[in-house]
Amino acid sequence: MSGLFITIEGIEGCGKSTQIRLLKSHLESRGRVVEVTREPGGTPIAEAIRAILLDPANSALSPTTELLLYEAARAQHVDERIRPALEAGNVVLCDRYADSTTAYQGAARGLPAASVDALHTIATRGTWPRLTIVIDVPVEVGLRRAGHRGASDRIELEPVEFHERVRAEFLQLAEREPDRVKVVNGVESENAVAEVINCLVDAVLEEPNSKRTYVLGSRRRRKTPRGARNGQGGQLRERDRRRL
Ligand code: Z5A
Repeated sequence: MSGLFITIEGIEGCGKSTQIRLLKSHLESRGRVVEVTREPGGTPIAEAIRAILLDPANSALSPTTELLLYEAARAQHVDERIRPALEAGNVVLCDRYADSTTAYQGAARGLPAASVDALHTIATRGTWPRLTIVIDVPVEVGLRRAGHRGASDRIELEPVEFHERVRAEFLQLAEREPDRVKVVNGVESENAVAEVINCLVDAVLEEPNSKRTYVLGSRRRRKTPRGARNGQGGQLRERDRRRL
């Protein structure tokens, strides 16, 4: 594949959509064809799954069902939209991708990392971003920004501790995979954040094509079992094994 796959991650309200808009203009000014998409969603079928996932009325959705639905939406998105765009040589800018599942369903919900990784393998078919930008903001900042939009979706209604676990996992991802995952301070002004992101993206654009598309097999595995840092490792894994 000759395109460039970039994902933007972070807790809700961190400024992903804003930065994707700015990055799209930056890339277009450099003559690139840019396809902007999002997860869950990006195709009619995946958007239908999104509606189920985010509907606050679906409070009975089990963690395992939630995980499978995010991955099902991703599988459709990868096959129908992401891979064809990359094969056409375009830049794909995706608002959230598999790292969100690792952070939300894995770290925050406590589902086992090995199961989440196995589903990533199936859903992505090895289609992995060359660059992932994590826009980092404190949880209270993200929730305050998102709160200005009005009604909350099902995930936004989770308690603050849930969003803290998501944020911590994104930061850990950057430690585990420093070549792919870069953290940007999202508390700065929109333009200041955009400037840092443009530099990161420009550096990748200057690389040879062969470096650009990651496959899952090349990702570094986590060093410590998830949950261990919270002092809950054993309990979580035992409970989650039963869940799955
Ligand atoms: N989810 C999951 O659990 N598992 C998965 O695998 C995937 C997703 C893929 C999708 O929700 C939910 O699904 C998400 C995770 C979960 N839920 N949560 N939490 P979504 O797509 O509807 O929403 P979101 O991804 O969380 O993003 P968002 O809330 O729309 O926010 P954002 O795109 O990061 O932020 P924004 O819209 O660009 O900015 C928010 C506001 O802040 C806006 O008024 C901006 O003008 C302002 N803003 C932006 N940047 C700045 C700066 N730098 N300074 C000041 N103000 C700013």
